[in-house]
Amino acid sequence: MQLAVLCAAVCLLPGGLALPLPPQAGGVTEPEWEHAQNYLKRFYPYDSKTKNANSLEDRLKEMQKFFRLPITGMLNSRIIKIMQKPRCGIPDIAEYSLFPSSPKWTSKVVTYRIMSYTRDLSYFKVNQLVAKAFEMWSKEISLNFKRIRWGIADIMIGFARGAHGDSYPFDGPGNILAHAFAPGPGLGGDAHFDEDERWTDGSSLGINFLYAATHELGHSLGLGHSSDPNAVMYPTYEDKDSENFKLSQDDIEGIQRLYGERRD
Ligand code: SRS
Ligand code: CA
Ligand code: ZN
Ligand code: ZN
Repeated sequence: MQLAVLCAAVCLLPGGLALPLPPQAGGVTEPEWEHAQNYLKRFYPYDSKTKNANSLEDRLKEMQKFFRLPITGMLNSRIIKIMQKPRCGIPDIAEYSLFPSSPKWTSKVVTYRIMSYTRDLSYFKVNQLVAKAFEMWSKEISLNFKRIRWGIADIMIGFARGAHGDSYPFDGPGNILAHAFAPGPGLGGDAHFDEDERWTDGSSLGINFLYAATHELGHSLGLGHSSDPNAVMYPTYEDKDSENFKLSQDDIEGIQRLYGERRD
């Protein structure tokens, strides 16, 4: 089963592949360097083509390739900024991605079930926002979503903290906010949200649940990440204005590539 992120496999990688610490004159501090290494381990654990484990330098090159930056394998303040303040200074290159072998749902109706809730929002709100997140996608494609309350749904949705029964334990407040599995049987399509985050409907401080749900459901439908900072499928979260939030053209092109345009 393919997890929507490239984060977990890294735990299995051998150590000792540290990036050369750049000279202080290069403007990269040691904490930034450490953060950069953790970021690369989580998001670029292996070569996207060969699927082999990579050195950190190669992972950095992968990241530079993804963001269309000069492929130097060296840290600099520009790439550090992308890692820390994700939407700053990134070239506006629209590009969605699909998972290898492009898994997708083949039935016209895909079912979902909300298995567990967060303490931060009412049941009503979570139900409403999940439905809204599905609508964001379904209005662009010829696929319908139906909520079921019992039994096994294609997409099982829930909140959990720490280890929660798959091989991808959550990591406490911050860092990874959620994850989802690409379409398929069993865990396929399922979306999990870290209960150690503070979830919000946009009316208070915290992580905008509608945004995160729309991102995760994009993975559940078969989308990988986009290098377009305006895309919902961009890999990092920024505070979102829930009122004005909508899919970008890049998200729409990506999802329509898989499922075609809605015709009714
Ligand atoms: S996923 N579905 N692609 C998860 C994605 C997510 O959680 N991305 C991280 C993120 O933006 N976290 C915000 C808080 C930490 C900020 C510090 C820098 N940083 C879902 C989301 C797009 C809705 C990515 C991330 C950003 C990150 C990290 C991860 C530091 C680890 C460590 C699997
Ligand atoms: Ca977390
Ligand atoms: Zn999980
Ligand atoms: Zn993601």
